[in-house]
Amino acid sequence: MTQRTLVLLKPDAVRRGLVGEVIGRIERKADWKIAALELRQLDRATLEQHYAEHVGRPFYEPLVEFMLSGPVVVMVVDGERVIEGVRQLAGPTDPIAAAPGSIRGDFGTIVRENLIHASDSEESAIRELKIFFPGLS
Ligand code: YYY
Ligand code: MG
Repeated sequence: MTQRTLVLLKPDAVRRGLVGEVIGRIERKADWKIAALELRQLDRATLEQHYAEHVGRPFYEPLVEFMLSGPVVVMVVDGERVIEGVRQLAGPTDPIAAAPGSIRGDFGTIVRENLIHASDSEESAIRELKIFFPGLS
């Protein structure tokens, strides 16, 4: 089942020089292909749309500030079961709970700075891809 997902490498991943490491893990999965990739400084309006489900939560405002704190890598990845697959590579939200071997488990410690975003369902992927790549067919 070929799918398309949105992946963000968050400002901590860019600042810490982990872009190559994380993209490498995605690239090495069989038959997955990067369909778009860009280093981009996000704005508040984009993040408000992206994180709409979290508005009002205590972590929301610090999360938005963190995501504005530097450029992110925005990318589109296509491939076999890629939505679930990138979530598996990333690991759970809390990097301390994430198993070693996962991106968050290998490189993260605090929840906010957990290196990577990946769409969590087909519905989320469609919604998020429209926000970040409105022109992509
Ligand atoms: O999808 P995922 O990124 O794994 O987690 P979400 O529950 O959607 O939260 C989005 C984002 O918010 C998370 O990656 C870090 C941040 N966050 C936080 O700073 N503190 C929390 N208690 C929960 C989430
Ligand atoms: Mg999420």
